[in-house]
Formats: sequence, structure tokens, C-alpha cells
Amino acid sequence: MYETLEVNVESSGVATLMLNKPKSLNAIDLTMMMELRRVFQELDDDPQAHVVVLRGAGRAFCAGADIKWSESLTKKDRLESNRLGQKTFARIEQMETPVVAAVHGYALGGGLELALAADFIVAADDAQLGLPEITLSAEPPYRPKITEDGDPDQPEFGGQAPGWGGTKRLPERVGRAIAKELMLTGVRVDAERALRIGLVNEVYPADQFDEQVAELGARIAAMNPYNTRLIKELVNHGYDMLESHPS
Ligand code: CO8
Repeated sequence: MYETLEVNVESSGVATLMLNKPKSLNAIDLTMMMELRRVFQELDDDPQAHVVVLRGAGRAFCAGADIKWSESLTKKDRLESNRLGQKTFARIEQMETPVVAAVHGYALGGGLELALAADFIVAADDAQLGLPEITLSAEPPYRPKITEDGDPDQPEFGGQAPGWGGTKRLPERVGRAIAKELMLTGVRVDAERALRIGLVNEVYPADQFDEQVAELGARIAAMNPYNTRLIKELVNHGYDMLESHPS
């Protein structure tokens, strides 16, 4: 049982993992992060789960790290929380089971970093995606971040660098120049631009989103899981070929 997640593994092989804190737009706090670590391990070990579809309950996918949690952290705890997020999302990326992030509404900050840890992202046409960390608590006129004796990641004038793997995964997905633009400005992109820059693979109308995502999940789940896992392994490690399934 989970406090912040809802998990449903269907007989078709589709495992839906729903972030379930809709009141805070599924913001990720320590409890949710620890539960994500646990559930992805469990789903990867579950032979019934042929594909994981990652979604958000309510009107958003995920509005990032829970700001109340992150603001309560000391400098040391913040470093630990960054490591925890990095390790958790790396674990998702390394899963054998395919993972698709289906994003509607907001996917911001740690929410987008979570989606980027999936194999690919599909979006509803109302989606807004971005890494706004640089803008956090910054006020105009925007000042240089580095202070004379300050930690560059804890600047006096607000803002921070994305801490849960976005600086690595966003450039891999959209190229360095666009990734730098998005992270240096903190702008949100809409679904149309997200599709154009390759951040998302496909955009569905919001009123057909559930249906289209279900169809996509069912299609992948119907494939031989040996081979879906093999494809992930080949692509992730850049191999040409391993032994394919004898069937
Ligand atoms: N954390 C906590 N609560 C949130 C968050 C959040 N990130 N985002 C929204 N909420 C809450 C709001 O406080 C509000 O709660 P309440 O109803 O109790 O007041 C509720 O969700 C609805 O939000 P809004 O009323 O603001 O809804 P709007 O539609 O007006 O706006 C936005 C939606 C644009 C998403 C707006 O809520 C917003 O800008 N949220 C913050 C987004 C953001 O900056 N995310 C990045 C956070 S930083 C991060 O993720 C970096 C990860 C690494 C950190 C490592 C340290 C732990």
C-alpha cells in the first residue's frame, strides 16, 4: 500500500502508476520519493507488468519537488535530497520493464525530471513542461547568482540548477542548445513546442488522452516482454545485438 501513489496492474500487462496527491498537483515530497523507489523496484520484479504507464491524478502530471518540503531543508539535507532524487530517477531509467510517462497539465521541475527518466513521454495538448528551477524565488531585476562567499547552488538571489537529473537527460532528449535555453530561462513549453523539439513523442487531444494512452500501453504490453526488455537493453547500452528470443 502506498500513501502517495496508486498502482494498478491489469491482466493485459499494463501497470498504471498514478502520482496521487492532486491537491498539491502531485508535488514530490520525501514520502512520495521513497514510495517511487519502492514501487519501481516492485514493478520491475513483477512478471505481470509488461509496461509501466506513469501518470498524475487530477489536473496535472506533477508540479515538481514539494516546495514546502524543499524549503524546510538545511543545506546538507538538500544535498542528500538531490542525491536521493538522482538515485531514484536513475533506478527508473535502468528498469528492464518499459516505462512511458503520460503527461497532462503541468510537468515542471522535478516533475519533468521524473518524466524524462521514463523511456519516452507522450503528452496531452494542454501540457506545459519546463525546468523553472532557475527562476525560483528570483525577483526582477534578476541578479547574477554567484555571491562572494555563497554556495553557487544556494544563491542569495534565488534560483537553483535542476537537481534530479534534468541537466543530463534534457540535453540528451532535445540537444544541448535547446536544453540550455529552457534551463537558463526557466520558460515552460507547450505541447506543440515540446513535440517539435522532441521532448515528447506524441501529443493527443486532452479529451482523448486517457483512451489514447490506454491504447499505447496495451499495444506495448501485448508484445513479448523478453523482446521489449531486450530492445531497452540494446538501446540503453548501444549494443548491436544480443541473443533474441527463440520463439
Ligand atoms: N510544491 C508544493 N505545492 C505545490 C507545488 C509544489 N511544487 N505546486 C503547486 N502546489 C500547490 C499550491 O500550493 C496549491 O495548493 P493550495 O491549494 O493548498 O494553495 C495547489 O498546488 C494548486 O496550485 P496553484 O493554486 O498554484 O495552481 P495554479 O494553476 O494557479 O498554478 C503552477 C499551477 C503554475 C504549477 C503553480 O502551482 C506553480 O508554479 N507551482 C510551482 C512549480 C515549480 O516551481 N516547480 C519546481 C519546483 S523545484 C523542483 O522541482 C526541483 C527538484 C529538485 C529539488 C531538490 C530539493 C528537494
